[in-house]
Amino acid sequence: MSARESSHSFQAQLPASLTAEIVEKIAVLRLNRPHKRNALDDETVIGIDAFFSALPETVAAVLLAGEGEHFSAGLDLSELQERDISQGIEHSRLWHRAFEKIQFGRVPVVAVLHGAVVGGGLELAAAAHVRVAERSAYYALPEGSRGIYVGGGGSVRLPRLIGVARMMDMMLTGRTYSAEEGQAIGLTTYLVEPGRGLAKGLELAQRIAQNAPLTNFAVTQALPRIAEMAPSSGYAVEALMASIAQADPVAKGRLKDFLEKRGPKVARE
Ligand code: 1HE
Repeated sequence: MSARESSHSFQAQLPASLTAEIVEKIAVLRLNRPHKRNALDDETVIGIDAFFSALPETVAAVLLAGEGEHFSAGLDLSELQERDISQGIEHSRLWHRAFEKIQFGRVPVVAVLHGAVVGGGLELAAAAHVRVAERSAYYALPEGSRGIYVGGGGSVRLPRLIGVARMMDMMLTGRTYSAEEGQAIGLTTYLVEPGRGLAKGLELAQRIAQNAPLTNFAVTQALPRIAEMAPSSGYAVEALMASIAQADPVAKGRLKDFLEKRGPKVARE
C-alpha cells in the first residue's frame, strides 16, 4: 500500500475533528476543530485513542499538532453540563486511556505547540515525549476558575514536568506562562519562531525514527518507569535494559560502524 493510500484508510477511522497523514515513517495527527479552538470533545478523545491504537507498523514516530491559531482550548466545556459523579469518573478515565496510548504507545510522539495550550490541551501535550513550542504558545490551567479540576492525567504528568508548586500556582491563581517561560520551566524543550514548529517537529520526529526501535522502547517505556522506582530497583532494571539493548543486532551494527569510522560523530549543533 502506498503512503498516500495508507493515509486515506487511516483517516477513514477518525472523526472530522482529527486529520492524519503519513509522511514516510512519520504519522502526523492534527487536531482539526479550529472554529472551536481545537476544544477536545468526547469524539475527538476517542479518535485520538483509535489513532494511537491503529498505527501502521511502518510508522516509527508521531507528530501531533493543532490546526488554526491555537493548539487546543482543552476540554469542550459544552459537553460538561449534567454529568453525575460516576459519569465524571468515566469521562476522566476515557481521557486517561487515550493519553496512556500516547505516552506508552509503540512509538515516540513529538508535539508542536502554538497559541493556547490550556487545560486538557496542556494535559494532551504533557503526554507526548518531546514538545516544541512556537513563540505564540501560552499555557494555563483554567480549571480552577471554571470550578472543575484537571482530568486528563495532568495531576500525574504536569508535576513531573514543572513541579507541584508551579502547577498549584497555575490552578489557584490562573497564572499563564508564555512560550519563553514554558521553555524555562521545562514544559517544552524546543522554542522556535511562529510558523516554524511543524518543520522543527518533523525534523525531530525523523531523527527519532532513525533510532534503533529498542532504543526508543527503552527511552519511552523503561526510562519513565525507572525514574519512579526506588534507586536500588532502578539500577537493576537499568542494567537489564542496557544489556538487552546492547545485545540487539541493530546496536551491534551501529557500534561496528562507529569503530570502523562509518558511524556519525557527536556534532556540536
Ligand atoms: C470552546 C472552548 C472550550 C473555545 N470548550 N468551546 N478550557 C478553557 O477554559 C479555555 C476556554 N477558551 C478560551 O479561553 C478561548 O476560547 C481561547 C483563549 C482558547 C481562544 O480565544 P479566541 O478569542 O481565539 O476564541 P473564542 O472566541 O473564545 O472561541 C471561539 C469558539 O470556540 C467559541 O464558540 P462559538 O460557537 O461562539 O464560535 C467558543 O465558545 C469556542 N470554544 N474554547 C468549548 N474549551 C479532562 S479535564 C480538562 C479540563 C479542561 O480542559 S478545563 C479548561 C477548558
